[in-house]
Amino acid sequence: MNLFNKRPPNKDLVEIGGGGILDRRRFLLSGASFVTVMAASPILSATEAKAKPSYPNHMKIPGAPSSNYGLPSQYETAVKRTNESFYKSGIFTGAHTPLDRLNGTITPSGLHFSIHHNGIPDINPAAHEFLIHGFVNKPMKWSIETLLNYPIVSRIQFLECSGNSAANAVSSDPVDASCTSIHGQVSCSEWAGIPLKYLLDEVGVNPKGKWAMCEGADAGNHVRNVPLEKLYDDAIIALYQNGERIRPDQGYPMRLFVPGYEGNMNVKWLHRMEITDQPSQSKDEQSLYAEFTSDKKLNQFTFFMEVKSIITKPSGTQQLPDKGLYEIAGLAWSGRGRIEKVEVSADSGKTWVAAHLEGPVMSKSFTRFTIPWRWNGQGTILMSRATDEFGNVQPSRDEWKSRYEDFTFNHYNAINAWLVNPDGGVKNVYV
Ligand SMILES: Nc1nc2c(c(=O)[nH]1)N[C@H]1C(S)=C(S)[C@@H](COP(=O)(O)O)O[C@H]1N2
Ligand SMILES: [Mo]
Repeated sequence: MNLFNKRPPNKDLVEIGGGGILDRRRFLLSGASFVTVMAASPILSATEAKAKPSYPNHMKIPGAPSSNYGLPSQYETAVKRTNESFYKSGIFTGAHTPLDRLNGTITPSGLHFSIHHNGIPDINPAAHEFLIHGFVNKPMKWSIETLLNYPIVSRIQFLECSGNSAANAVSSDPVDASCTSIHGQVSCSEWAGIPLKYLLDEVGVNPKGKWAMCEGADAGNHVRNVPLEKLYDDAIIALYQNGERIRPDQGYPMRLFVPGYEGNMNVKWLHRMEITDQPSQSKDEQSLYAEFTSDKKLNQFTFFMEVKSIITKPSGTQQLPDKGLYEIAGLAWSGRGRIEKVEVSADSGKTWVAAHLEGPVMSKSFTRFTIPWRWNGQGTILMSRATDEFGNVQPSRDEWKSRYEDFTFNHYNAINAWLVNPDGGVKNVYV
């Protein structure tokens, strides 16, 4: 896979961090060098520049009218999700976002990753009802039609499966796989829906109520317990994703969206919330979503997806065509809040330089980072290390592993590393 163009060297670029990492400010300020640097095509000779342009057929005959619902170009079919099956199961399946084929921070809805424990149910919104009961003064049921009349808020936020990047947590040898395959269980959308506090205020939560047991209407019996504090804080009943009604994969006709919390708490196809005084010990709480720590304890109710970053370009299985100038780019996010900084190393971790963050930097959202790098053609390792606004920093893999039993894989957020071989091949590696 060759996604890179060879670019001419430029004398205005100043090496600042070793390993060929270059000064971002010079890169941006020098207009002339910017153009030269970015131009992937050859500069034309005077005669070539004067030659008559040719007019292809699509400039001579009318094009097609628009369809009712647009699709990507027929030339972009390589940009697709990869289907995965978990635990060798035909029913516990999902699809990964092709992070290494996208740009910007919004994941197109059709490419949002998806995990479902027993397939995607086909739910007619006209028949769907949402119930809140338990420790409340006034149990209530809503139809989708009534919910659509409530005031709606929207926010751009990421969603990550707690098992994202699990291969790097449990495999003793780094798997030779792509960024999509290893890290593609994370996406970012604009989610719009009803703040849960409106509905909770309507039913009137009894002072004994501390938790909500949230159940999906799929055949997976998916149940997670969410603390009421979170529901009163920033949780929503998501009805829209990127402007349109959420997709069946994402929980149509409605899902719980709890910003920054592990993916599985964002119950899809939500149909019932029971307010309780303590969390129920559902199968999901006890088995899938509890982590064994190195001191032989079981951590339950570990909600936050911690600060993390991944270089998406260059990344695993890609091929650098030749030494020369590249832009290193990637994504960073934190379930606690905003990204404060992302540092990049292009010399196997010896030196680190702050990358440029593309704004706006939003809380619990994807932040894209970039930094220019001149590859000298020798083998090296590229790494990124994110820090969030509360000073949380990504741990090394060894540090992360020391906290858990060897087979634990949830909440893996260690610093990721890509090996660049002298032949330009990029591979997953541990440092
Ligand atoms: N009802 C229900 N909700 C569910 C699941 C499920 O199988 N059933 N999967 C969970 C898991 S494990 C994750 S990571 C997220 C994934 O959300 P997405 O498919 O919209 O990306 O949904 C969660 N919500
Ligand atoms: Mo998940």
